Amino acid sequence: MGAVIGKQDGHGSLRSVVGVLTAGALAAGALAAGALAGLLAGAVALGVAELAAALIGPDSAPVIAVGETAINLTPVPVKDFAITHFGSHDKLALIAGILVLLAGFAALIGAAAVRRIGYGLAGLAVFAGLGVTAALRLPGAGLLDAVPTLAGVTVAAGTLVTLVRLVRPAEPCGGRALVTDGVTGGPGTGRGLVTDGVTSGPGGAAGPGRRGFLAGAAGAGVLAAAAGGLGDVLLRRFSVASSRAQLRLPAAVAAPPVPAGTDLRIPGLTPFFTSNAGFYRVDTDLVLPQVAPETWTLRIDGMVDRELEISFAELLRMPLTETDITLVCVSNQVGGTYAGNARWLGASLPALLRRAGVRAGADQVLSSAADGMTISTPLATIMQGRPALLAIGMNGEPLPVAHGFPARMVVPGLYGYTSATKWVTRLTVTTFAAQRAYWTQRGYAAVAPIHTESRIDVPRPLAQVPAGPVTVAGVAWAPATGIAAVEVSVDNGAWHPARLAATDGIDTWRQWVWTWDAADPGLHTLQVRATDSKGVTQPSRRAQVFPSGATGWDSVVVTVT
Ligand SMILES: Nc1nc2c(c(=O)[nH]1)N[C@H]1C(S)=C(S)[C@@H](COP(=O)(O)O)O[C@H]1N2
Ligand SMILES: [Mo]
Repeated sequence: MGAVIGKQDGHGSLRSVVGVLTAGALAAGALAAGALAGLLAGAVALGVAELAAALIGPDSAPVIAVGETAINLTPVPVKDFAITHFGSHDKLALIAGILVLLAGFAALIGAAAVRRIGYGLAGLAVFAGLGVTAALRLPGAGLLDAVPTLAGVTVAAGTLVTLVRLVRPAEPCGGRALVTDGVTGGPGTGRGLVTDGVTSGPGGAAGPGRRGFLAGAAGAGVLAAAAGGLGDVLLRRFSVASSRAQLRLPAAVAAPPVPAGTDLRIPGLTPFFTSNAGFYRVDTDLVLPQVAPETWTLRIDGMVDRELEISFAELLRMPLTETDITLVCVSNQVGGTYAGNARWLGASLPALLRRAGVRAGADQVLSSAADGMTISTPLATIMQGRPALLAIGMNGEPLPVAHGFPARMVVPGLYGYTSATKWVTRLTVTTFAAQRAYWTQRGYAAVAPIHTESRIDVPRPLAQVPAGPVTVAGVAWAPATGIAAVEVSVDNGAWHPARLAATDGIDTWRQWVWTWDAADPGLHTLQVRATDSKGVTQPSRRAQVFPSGATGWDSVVVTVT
C-alpha cells in the first residue's frame, strides 16, 4: 500500500487516497442505510400483516404461521431438545429465533436492494412464499389466511422501493450514484454516505438526500408501529377472557374431601394440588386457541349408532362430578416437572359415548381440537378404566384458556398426548388400524400408560446441608395402580423406606418423606425409587422420553457441611 502511494506525487496521491476512502465510506454508508431500509420494510410487513391478521384470525400472522408450521415440522429430537433446554420458554425462544433470522435477512435484502432494487424485491418474494406456505399449511386454513402475509409484503415492497430511492437518489446514472469519486464530504466530515451534497448525478435532479431518507425511515417506523398496534388492539376481540370470567360453574357431585395428611407441607416439597397458574403447559400453539363457549360444540361421530352434537349449555346441564387426577406429559424427564395434580370438574366421557352408542369393533377415540391437534385414546381405557372426564373446571375455576377452555378431556393413567385433549371439539370413535393421531404420526407410541415415577424435591440438587437430620421429600405416582412404597438410598447403599403421606386415591400422586441422618461431610448422592400397589418397583433402566416416556431413578447430589 505504502509503495503504491510512494510512486505518486504528493497532492495527487493524497487526493486519490481521500477519494478511495470516501468512496469506501460512501459504499459502507449506502449499505448501512440499505440495511436500515430493509429492517424498516420488514417491520412494516409484520405490522401490516398483524393488522390484516386481526381481521382474519390470529394464526394467520406470518411469524405465528411460520412458527407453528415449524413446530409441526420439527423433528421429534429437536422438539425434545427445545422442551428440555427452554422448558416452557420454548415458544418464546422460537419466536425470538424467527425474529432474529427475519431481521438478519431483512437487513440483507435492504442492502442488496441498494445495489439493485430487483434483488430486494426478489428477497421479499421469498418471504411472501414462506409466509403464505406456512399460513396455508396450518390446520383448517383457507385461502384467506394468505392475505396477512401478502398484504404485509406488498406494503413492505412499497416501503423498500421508496426508502432505497432516498438512499440512492441519482438513479439515472445507473445505480452507482452514491459511490462516485469527488462526492462532497469525506470520512472526516462525519456525514457518511447519505449526504445532502450527494444527490446531483449526471441526471442533474437534486434528490431529497439524507434528510429525506431519515424522514422516510421515520415514516416507515410510524407506519409499522401504528399498523401493528392497531392490529394488537383489534386482535383482542378474539379473546375469550370475558366469556370465561362470566361463566359460573354449576353445582356438581363434589369429590370426597382430601384425607388429612395428604399434604405434608414441607418447605420446598411440591404441594399436593398444583395451582392453575403453576400448572405445566404443553401444546403446539404459539397463540392460545380462543374458543368461545357460546359457539363451542362437541361432535361425537365415527363408529356410533347416532352422531351427537352437544353445546356448552347442554354440557353444563349434564351430571357433573369432581375428580382429582394427576396429569403427566410424556416429555417429562426423570425428576422433571411436567406433571401436575388438579381437581377436575366435568361430565362423564363414557356416559357421553354410551349416549352415542359405540359400535362393536371400535378400539380408539380420536379427539380433535380447535388448534388442529389430534389425540388418540384407547376406547377401553375410557369405557372400562378409571373415571374419564370431559372437563370444564380446574381447581374450582373454569378451565384456564391455556388449559383448554371451555372443555378438555382428562383420562387418568395415560400421558397427556394420548388423553388430555384441550379445546376439544370432536370425538371420533374409530380403530387404531384406521387412524393415527398427531404424535403417533411422529413416531410416539399409540398407547402410552404413564410410568411409575418418583422424584426428590428436597433437598434441591447441589444443595448444601448441615450434618445431622436432613429432610428428604418428594412426590411419586403410579397412575391407575397407586403407590405402595417409596425408598431412598444414599451413595448406592441400602434402601430405606420413606414415610408415605395419606393417599387421595390411585389417580393422584403421593408425597413421601424420609429423614436422613447425614453424618459425613462432603458430596453425597440420594436416589429414590417407588413400588406400585401391584408390587412392581420402577426400573433403574434409563429410557429416553421418545417414544413412550422416560424411566429410571431420580437422584440428587448434595454437599453435607
Ligand atoms: N389441543 C391440544 N391438546 C393437547 C395438547 C396440544 O398440543 N393441543 N398437548 C397435549 C399434551 S402433550 C399434554 S402433556 C397435555 C398438557 O396439558 P396442560 O397444558 O393442561 O398441562 O395436553 C395435551 N392436550
Ligand atoms: Mo405431553
